[in-house]
Amino acid sequence: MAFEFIKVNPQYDKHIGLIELNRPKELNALNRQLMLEIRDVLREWDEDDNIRVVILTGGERVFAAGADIKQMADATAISMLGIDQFSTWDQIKKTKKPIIAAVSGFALGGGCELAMTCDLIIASETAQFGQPEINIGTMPGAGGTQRLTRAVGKSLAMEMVLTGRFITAEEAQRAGLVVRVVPVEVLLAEAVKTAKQIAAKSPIAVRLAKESVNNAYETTLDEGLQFERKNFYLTFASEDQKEGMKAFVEKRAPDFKGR
Ligand code: DAK
Repeated sequence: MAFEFIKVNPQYDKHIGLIELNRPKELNALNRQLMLEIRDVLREWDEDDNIRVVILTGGERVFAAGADIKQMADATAISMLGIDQFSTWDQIKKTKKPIIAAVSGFALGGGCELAMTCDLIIASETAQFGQPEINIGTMPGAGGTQRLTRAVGKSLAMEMVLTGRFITAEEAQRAGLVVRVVPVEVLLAEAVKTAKQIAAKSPIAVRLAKESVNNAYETTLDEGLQFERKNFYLTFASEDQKEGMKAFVEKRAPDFKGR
């Protein structure tokens, strides 16, 4: 597949695919085509057994300064309703493989929402997160009021959404939005390190575990526990579970096949 606004490498490392946003002059502003390109590559990679983990990054300077304001400026409610914008965001959400966001520089508006739609965020020391839509007369529209609130709590989310204040990587980590903050030069290497750890596990167990953690946001505790239990049982239908436990008993490293 050829893309205009993203660079992709399905074999960035063993079992690791890399998507890099590539609109540097516009600070990786997320126009519709860019989002469709992300959707298409994720769809394809989700069916590709060679890829077990995806890393999404904007490079070292900026993650994404939000949806493309110039493209959005003249939209009407009805024109936006007519464009199937949510299929992209929905695709990211329903991707079975884990997606790690490696964020450096600005992650604003849709950029912050894009990072939060991924499964975990690793940030560089220069990362800044914000939902500044309020400054341009609108509000978050792709999960900013929901995922941010769940990640950092009501007070901080409310302040960010109502004032447009950006938070630093360090503050984002303290608040629970990002898992780790690292120097910018090693951001991608750190993301790869985490991706490799995940890629070495059973892809089936990873998929079911990811699904179960994400389900914690969608359900009551009791329903979530039931869901978790069923996914736990399901891992016992895999060869990987047999291999994992056998390898433990035999004191050797497991060789997971994704079966
Ligand atoms: N859109 C379009 N162009 C952008 C942009 C954006 N979000 N952000 C920056 N640019 C462009 C600038 O216009 C400028 O272009 P030229 O003037 O050179 O042609 C170039 O990138 C460099 O930007 P600056 O000159 O402004 O650079 P600075 O370093 O001075 O400032 C900044 C960086 C990030 C602080 C500033 O650019 C800025 O405030 N940008 C806007 C941030 C923002 O408000 N973001 C939120 C946008 S609204 C939805 C899905 C998503 C969304 C909504 C709905 N659905 C599925 C329904 C999301 C909405 C948003 O994200």
